[in-house]
Amino acid sequence: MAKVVSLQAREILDSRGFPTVEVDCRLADGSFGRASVPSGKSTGSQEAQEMRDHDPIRFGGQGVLTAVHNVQNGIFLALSDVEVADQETFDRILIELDGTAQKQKLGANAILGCSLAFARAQAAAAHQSLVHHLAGLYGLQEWVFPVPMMNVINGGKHADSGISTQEFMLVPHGAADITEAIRMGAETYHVLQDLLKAKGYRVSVGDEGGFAPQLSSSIEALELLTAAVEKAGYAPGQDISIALDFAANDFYRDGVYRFEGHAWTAEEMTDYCLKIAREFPIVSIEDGLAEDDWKGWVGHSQRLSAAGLQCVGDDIFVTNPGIFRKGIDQRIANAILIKLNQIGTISETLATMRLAVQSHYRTVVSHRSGETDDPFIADFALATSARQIKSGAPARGERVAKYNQLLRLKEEFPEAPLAKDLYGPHP
Ligand code: 2PG
Ligand code: MG
Repeated sequence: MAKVVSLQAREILDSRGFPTVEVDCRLADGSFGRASVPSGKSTGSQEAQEMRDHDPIRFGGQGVLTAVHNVQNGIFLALSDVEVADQETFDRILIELDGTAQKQKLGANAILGCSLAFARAQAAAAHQSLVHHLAGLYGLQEWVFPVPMMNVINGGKHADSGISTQEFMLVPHGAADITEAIRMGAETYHVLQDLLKAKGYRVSVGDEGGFAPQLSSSIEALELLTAAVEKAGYAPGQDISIALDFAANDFYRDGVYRFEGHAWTAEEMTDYCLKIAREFPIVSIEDGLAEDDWKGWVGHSQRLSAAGLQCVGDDIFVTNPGIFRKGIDQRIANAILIKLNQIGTISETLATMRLAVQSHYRTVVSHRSGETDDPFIADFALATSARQIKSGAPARGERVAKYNQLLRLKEEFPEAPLAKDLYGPHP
C-alpha cells in the first residue's frame, strides 16, 4: 500500500522547445519519483489527447499550465486520502476521474506524467531499480534486450527534406549484444554523414536527430543508407538492415496515397513497399497505409507478412487495447508500436503489450518526435521484453538518453541477449 503525499507538476521544455509536463511524486514513506512526458507530431486521431492551454499569449498556445493545474489539484485531490494498492489501482483512479475515451478532461499529458512518476516512486519504496519494478508489473519471463531502430534520415512531418517517408532506420540486428548494436548504429550514422557531405548535401538534422538532406526520393535515401552500412564495414541485411516508417496518414487524402509525385491506391502503395523490400535490405515497415484505411491494411498485412516482413501498426492501433483487439481479429499488421502517451497510463500500455504477446504480435517500444531527457522507455522496453526500441538517431541528448540507459542496463544484465526473433509473419 502506498499513500501519495504530494504531486508536484511543472512546465518544462521538450526537445523542440515546446512546453511539456514533468511530475514529481512523493509517497508517505518519503519515496520519490520524477518523470516527464513526450509529445508526438504525426499523431493518430484516436490517441489520448494532450492538454494544451490554447492561450496565444504563451508559447503560441502550446502551454501546459492547465495540465499542471490538473495534476496538482484534480488528480492529487483524488489521491490524497487513498491508500493505493498498486500501479493498476493508481491508474484506474486517474482513468475514472477523467472519464473520457481520449483523456481529454484532465489531459493525457497530466495523467501519464503521474502514472510514470508513481511507478518510479513505487520502485524507490520497494528499494528496486525501475527496470525490476516494471518487470514485476508486466510479469516478465525473460530478460532480452530490444534491438535499436535508429532513425538516421528524417522526412515527412519531422523534417523539411522533401521526402514523404518519415523515418529511415538502421536496425543492427546482427550485433552480438546491445552494446555492439548501439556502436554499429552510431558508426554507420557518422559514415552516412560523411557520405552526405561528399555528395554536397546538408547535414542538418530533423526532429529525431536523423539527417534531413533534400533528396530526390525515398529510393535515393535507401541507396545512401545501404552504401553507408557497407562503407562502415557491415553487411547490409546480415549485420544491419533497414526499417521504414511511412507515417502514411500524412500523405493519404481522399482515398489516395500522394507519395512523392504519385497518386496510389492501397494496393499500389503495397506494391511499392514490396518492390523496395526486394531491392534493399528492408526488414520492417511501419504505417505503410493510413489509419482509417482498414480495408487496405488487410491485404497490405497479408502481403508484407507473406514476404517475411515485419508490418508495424502505429497510428492505426495507437497502443489502445480495444482498437488493437479489432486489428488482431482482422489480422492487421504483425507487430505493434507501443507509445505510452498514445494511451496515457502504464497499466493500459501493459494490457496492450500482453495482448500483443498472446496474439503473436511483436512489440516495438517507441519515443515521440518531441522528447525529453527522461529515459523511461529504455527501462520499459527491457522490462517488457519488447523486441525493438525506436529512439531516433544515435545523436541529440534526448535520443541518446534512451540508448545510454540501455548501455547502463547491460551492466546490470550482462548475460541478457539481444532479441533475435525479429521479423517475418506470425509464428
Ligand atoms: C512515429 C513517431 C515517433 P511522432 O510516427 O512513429 O517516431 O512520430 O512522435 O511525431 O508521432
Ligand atoms: Mg510511426
